[in-house]
Amino acid sequence: MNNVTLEIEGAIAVLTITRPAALNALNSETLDEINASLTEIESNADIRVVILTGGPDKKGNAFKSFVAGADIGEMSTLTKAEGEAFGKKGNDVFRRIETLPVPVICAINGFALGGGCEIAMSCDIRICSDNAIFGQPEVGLGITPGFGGTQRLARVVGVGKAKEMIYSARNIKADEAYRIGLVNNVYPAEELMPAAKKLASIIAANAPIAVRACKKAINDGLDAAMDDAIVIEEKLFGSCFETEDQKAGMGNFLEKDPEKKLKVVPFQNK
Ligand code: CO8
Repeated sequence: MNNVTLEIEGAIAVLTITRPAALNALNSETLDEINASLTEIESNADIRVVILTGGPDKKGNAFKSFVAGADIGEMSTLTKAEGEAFGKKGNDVFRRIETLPVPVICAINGFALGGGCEIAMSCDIRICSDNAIFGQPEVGLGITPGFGGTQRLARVVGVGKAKEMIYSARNIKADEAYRIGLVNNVYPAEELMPAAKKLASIIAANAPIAVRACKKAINDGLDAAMDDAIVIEEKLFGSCFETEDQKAGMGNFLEKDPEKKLKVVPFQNK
């Protein structure tokens, strides 16, 4: 792969978008490579959490850009049909990230503009470096956000703030992104990846089938009416009682020996 690296460290996969010549902008090849990486992640049952981040720019600055958008050069000559097809290509990949069985933490290390902000919003949890910049600059380029921005931004930060950001094409800094709920936390640049890995490790230590069921319950429930949503939860809750992890987790809690009771359960993913 030319523009993406996938490193697997135990239960954690780190997917890095690395297109230094274009500040990690998403061209078709990069979208295809992300898609192929998702297939690899899905086929590896040992992976419990994914971290998505951006590689350094061509000067080696690791905190210049997460993803500076979709590739403007590639988009500049598209026809209406090609534009729609390119939008679908990005949307299909981002929807796969959103519905990947395991949680995805996005570690945003610099610019997250246009398609960069959009791919971040398809992840479960977003954290960023203190120099990160977010925005949907599309209307300044004569287009709409086309990789889910008109839909996900309103769901993440609320309709009013999303409309302000999208209509004005104004970029916002990390502190404002935190204030409006676009990111969960802001870290000094060098602390971003350690923080992402620490959070990933905490999640990975929990019962993996239960974590996956939580992701599915939250995602599917958000798209349903409450009466249906709670049934989605009931079914997934019930399914956990067929797992060894549930027996180990509850058995451990009920253990009379206080030392064993406090012991961390090595969940088996079964
Ligand atoms: N596409 C292609 N190349 C890019 C992009 C991009 N999005 N962003 C940066 N680059 C390239 C630059 O052209 C430059 O290349 P070169 O060195 O060959 O001249 C290199 O990366 C470095 O960039 P700059 O010299 O511009 O770096 P600066 O530090 O001066 O500026 C910025 C950094 C502010 C991030 C600036 O590069 C910029 O404004 N980039 C564009 C940001 C943008 O508008 N992104 C949104 C694009 S639109 C989009 O994402 C729509 C998504 C939905 C698509 C749906 C399709 C139907």
